[in-house]
Amino acid sequence: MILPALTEALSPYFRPIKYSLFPPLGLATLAAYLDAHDEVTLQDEHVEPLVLHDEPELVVIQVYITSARRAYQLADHYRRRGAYVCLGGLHVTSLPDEAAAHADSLFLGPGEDIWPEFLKDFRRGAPKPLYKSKVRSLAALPPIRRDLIKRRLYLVPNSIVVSRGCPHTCDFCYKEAFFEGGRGFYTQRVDAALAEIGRLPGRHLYFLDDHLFGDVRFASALFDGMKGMGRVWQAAGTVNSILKPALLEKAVAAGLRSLFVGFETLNPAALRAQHKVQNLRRDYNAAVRRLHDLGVMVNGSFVFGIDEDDASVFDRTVEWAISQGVETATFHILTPYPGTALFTRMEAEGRILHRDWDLYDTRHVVYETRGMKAAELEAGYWRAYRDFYTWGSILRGAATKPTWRGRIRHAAYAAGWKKFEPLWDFIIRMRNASRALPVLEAVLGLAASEPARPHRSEVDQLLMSS
Ligand code: B12
Ligand code: SF4
Repeated sequence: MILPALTEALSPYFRPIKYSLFPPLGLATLAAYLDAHDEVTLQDEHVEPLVLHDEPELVVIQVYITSARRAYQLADHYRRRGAYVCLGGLHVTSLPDEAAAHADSLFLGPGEDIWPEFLKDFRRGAPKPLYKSKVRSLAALPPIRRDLIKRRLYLVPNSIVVSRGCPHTCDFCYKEAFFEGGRGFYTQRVDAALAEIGRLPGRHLYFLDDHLFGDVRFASALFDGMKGMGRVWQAAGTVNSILKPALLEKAVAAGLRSLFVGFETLNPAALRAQHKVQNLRRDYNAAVRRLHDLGVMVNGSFVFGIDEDDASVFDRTVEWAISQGVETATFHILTPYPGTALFTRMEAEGRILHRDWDLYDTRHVVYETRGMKAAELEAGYWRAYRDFYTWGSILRGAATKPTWRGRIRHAAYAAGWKKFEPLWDFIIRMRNASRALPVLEAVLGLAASEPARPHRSEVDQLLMSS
């Protein structure tokens, strides 16, 4: 089973830490359906050179858009060696005709129904060329084959997903295309999710669910069950789920210490254009404040280049994030992934510039822009990263925190990601990324012991009213 890497992750000169964060959870999930006597190896090209001179009977490759070219190369290589090659994942689901030339069997959508079906067919010598997922359920999910994961190669070996998909339908998201033909959002049973958490060693967890708070009943029961487990964890959630009462408090009591939040844009017209309606009329400042008051750090996600954006978007966004004390920010250039509503619209308008999937990495402009020139958009994107992560900005963001502990935590977390890249590179080369995990846990722990305090403006109001 192979997770191919995109070119950047293979650079002999420099390895960003983000490619050594998480193990290949999707493949380890599929491996769980194999029989006990099946011999299997799991190779992740992001963290190790692939062994390509072996002669497996069956090769499974997970294909993301940015690694599609590499995936097809590997598939062709193994087919020449006589292996039976299966391709699946997001990109294959979006463009099956493209992938078909490189595979013996193609898998569209999530694998939990079609993968065991294929295994049965394969064992009796009658595999089909195409499997299309229809039955969406995690009820019979066997325990993930975490024994196949080389834990020491990852900073965050304990990644976990307890749901699939998302209840929302934003135009630029992979989600609608991938889950077409069945349910687009469903969860594990709470007891099964808790059992999976219980199997993970150590303290730290990272939930990779698109929207962990998406099903309130499920999330509430999950957080109740996690209370007292002594975990510290990170996850992703939407602005409106943060603003709702009660659930966030439960998450924090269960160990939530940092949240990835899809703000995407501060411009309501741009939100409307992308059908990100759940963010409309939400008070972003209040969402950040609520998280900070509960001791949760914020990783804000932002998209540049929506037609409604002009060249002022970069400075405005960066300034807002710094002024709100957002600890880390992830910026993206709008990228129309095949299969999404955004891609369909842009293609109909003749605005897709090329199909070089390597460049669909959210760092390159791949469509004809409207509100600014492509060069301006790319330059602005890089400038936003630079400006957000200068020492001056980090310290300014940290200064918004009311206590010294909070300021130190902010500076340590933000600088940790972006200011020590040569150190990360060194750690990765030593093939021991997991060694840095206690540092991450310690910084997250600082967040834990941060007492909830009134925000500055509330302090000001109190002073004024007295
Ligand atoms: C974790 C993650 C990462 C991690 C690590 C990825 C990893 N180790 O797998 C890191 C940080 C490295 C990363 C990087 C990037 N990512 Co990313 N990432 C994710 C995230 C949040 C979770 C993936 C995950 O683990 N899912 C849980 C597992 C259980 O599901 P799964 O992997 O999809 O596997 C299931 C099915 O796909 C299927 N399946 C998969 N392969 C096969 C094969 C066969 C034969 C079969 C039968 C079934 C099958 O069965 C599995 C079980 O159901 C997703 C969002 C998402 N929800 O998928 C984005 C996502 C995959 N990333 C995305 C992108 C764009 C990127 C980047 C380009 C971003 C950037 N600007 O740098 C880079 C480059 C990725 C690359 N290497 O090419 C996009 C991909 C779009 C696309 N069409 O491919 C997503 C969907 C985010 C988004 N909303 O746009 N990413
Ligand atoms: S809220 Fe996030 S995961 Fe859900 S559809 Fe929108 S972009 Fe995708």
